[in-house]
Amino acid sequence: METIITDLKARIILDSRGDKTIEVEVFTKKSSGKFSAPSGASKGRFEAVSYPNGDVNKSLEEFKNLRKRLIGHDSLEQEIVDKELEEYDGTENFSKIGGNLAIAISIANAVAAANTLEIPLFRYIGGIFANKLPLPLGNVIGGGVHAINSTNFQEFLVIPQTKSFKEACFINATIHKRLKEKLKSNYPLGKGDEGAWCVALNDEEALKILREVVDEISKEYNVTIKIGLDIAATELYNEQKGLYIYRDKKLSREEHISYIIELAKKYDVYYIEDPVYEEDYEGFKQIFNELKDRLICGDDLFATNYKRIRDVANAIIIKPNQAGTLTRTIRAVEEARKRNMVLVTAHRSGETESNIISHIAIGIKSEIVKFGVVGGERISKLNEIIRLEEKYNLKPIRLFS
Ligand code: 2PG
Ligand code: MG
Repeated sequence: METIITDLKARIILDSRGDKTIEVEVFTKKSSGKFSAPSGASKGRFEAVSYPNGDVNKSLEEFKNLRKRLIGHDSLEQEIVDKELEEYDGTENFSKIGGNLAIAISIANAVAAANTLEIPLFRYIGGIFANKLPLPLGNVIGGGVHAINSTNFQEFLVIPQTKSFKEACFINATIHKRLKEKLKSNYPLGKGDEGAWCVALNDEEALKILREVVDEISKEYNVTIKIGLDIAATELYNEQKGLYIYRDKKLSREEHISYIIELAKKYDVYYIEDPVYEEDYEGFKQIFNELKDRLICGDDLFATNYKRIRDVANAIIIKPNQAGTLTRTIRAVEEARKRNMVLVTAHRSGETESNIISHIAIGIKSEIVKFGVVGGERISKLNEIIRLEEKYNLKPIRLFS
């Protein structure tokens, strides 16, 4: 059969931070597929472990055994391939083989299967109903652990509602450019890990400038553009002290929650990711109850793990490498759908040039993609959707008007 796995290869390649990551190629009788794993800087406690004891070479050692086990399997049987990975690993979080090896094999297998069948990956995953595009949510100011001398919050984001994905990407890029103009004369400017500007402003000052720029561009282009924040609050929280430690202040849990709610209302923030640390379901719920008309999104909280999803948010970050396999990713998607959550498929701060995540995002019918705005490893993902928009005449969903 043409879809049978005949060989697998693994190699170490560079990611956008200059760190080592794993790329896997899966070969079938007729074709092949590859995927390289991204990695996070603000990793959650509940996501798959990237490499055993942080050592990419240990994953490569394990790969030799996995290769032998996987040759001969049918690449179409994604669940069986993923089960092999789980069974060989034997841990909950892929700490034996490394979640990044697991996801590289799992997704490379899906790509190989799709290529063998000569179907684009997004259709292979999503079938005939994968016919809508997401909207791009992109970070234009970056801070937290993605930057130095910057804001406390990790990402200041924008998302326009447009009739085409391409137009939305260029609106985001225009906001990025305009911010540079506004900021550069008053503050030293740098770029964070994902290409967003980093600037030593406090969070409210940054939000205020972003609000001004977004209102300006909204008017000029006559489009609705919303603002978002990824607080990445786990990185701010000190468990021993029970406090959120900002660069300029310390807040109790209650003070932090009130502060986030206040900022969201004052600056009309539509999207808020990880407003509290990754174990605080109660805090999430409190914020969600106050801000029901916006999107409250769980990233580190849910960790793309179906077992962790609860009704304390109305949006979820989908990052396949948090899950470890495509099957586990889809399970999280199904669980989120049961709860009517908006899917936000996302890159990691350390990325490669791979654009496979763009197909996965469309295949699982994400409403939003969070892939950044500029930078080679970011635009490779956006540009792929621009190409698919043109080739298959797809349109973005209407999220707001
Ligand atoms: C996030 C991500 C991506 P990281 O928190 O949403 O922007 O960051 O990959 O560092 O976890
Ligand atoms: Mg996040």
